[in-house]
Amino acid sequence: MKKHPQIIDRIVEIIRENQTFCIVGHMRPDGDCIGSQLGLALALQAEGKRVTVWNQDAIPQKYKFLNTSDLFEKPKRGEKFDCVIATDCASFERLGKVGDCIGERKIFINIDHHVSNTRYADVNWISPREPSCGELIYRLLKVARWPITKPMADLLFTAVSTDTGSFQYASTRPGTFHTGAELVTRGANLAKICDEVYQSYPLSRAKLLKHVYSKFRLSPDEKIAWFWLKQKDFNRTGAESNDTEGLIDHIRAIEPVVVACVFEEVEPEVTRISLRSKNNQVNVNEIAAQFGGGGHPSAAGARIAGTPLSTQRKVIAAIKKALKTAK
Ligand SMILES: [Mn+2]
Repeated sequence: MKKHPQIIDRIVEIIRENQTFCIVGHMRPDGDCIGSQLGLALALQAEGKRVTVWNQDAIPQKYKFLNTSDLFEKPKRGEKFDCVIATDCASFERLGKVGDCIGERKIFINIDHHVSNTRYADVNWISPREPSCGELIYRLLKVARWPITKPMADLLFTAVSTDTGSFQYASTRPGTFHTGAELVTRGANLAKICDEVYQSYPLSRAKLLKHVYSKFRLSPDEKIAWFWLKQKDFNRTGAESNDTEGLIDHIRAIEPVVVACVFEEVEPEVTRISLRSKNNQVNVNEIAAQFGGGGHPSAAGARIAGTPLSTQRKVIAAIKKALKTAK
């Protein structure tokens, strides 16, 4: 096998030495987060460990088929663990309420692929070259020589597939296809996963998409596209905040658009922004960082306090500035 970073050996050693684990992920968990958490959890269980999986927010409907072993529990304050492992979570704050419940632990491990990761744990394995956290978990299992069963293959394949936009984003590397191929070899059900994740949207989301297409805005040079999702849009369509994943891709996919942005009203004066860039000289992680957020160079986000109009002005101005300095 190829040489691997020592940090993986260290993490395998810590896992071997400990017995009780809690695997935590970020707020509003996505396919990569859930796939990484549950994939690792099943591997640890198979090694005879006691494992619970905690998130602040529930699993989105389209990923519920992955939760076959029902390992998710509600976070409990003061529960003791030998080891807490965070997957796919760029900062301690992104754990949300779970962060308040994991103080009673001997050691804290952070496995992630966000370039903005703040290295908040005792042991931090951060690999921004990797397009998904799922691929890191896959490498960990390989190094440890823990068997990858069919349910684990389903979980890790979902993680890799969702964070690469089905192996389309520029972050996708040859190794990503090798990982995908091996996971399918080990029984990942490609047809089932793709049907559940990409072909099973609720009608409410289609209604939200109608709103997106009729209301999106373009900058005069057509390089920036954005839309707003207000509480009234959710009420009107019956959609939930969970249903918004991927909506941004519809405006990102317009030909002259370089940067796409979604403004989502969380509270009257709190806006969540999501940013996507199609030009590697426009780093949206840096734009998000100006507003206290982060992510990846081509996909990032932040939560911003202030009136909707001032938030929109500031964000669009920051995007314009970044576009100006890019080629
Ligand atoms: Mn991820």
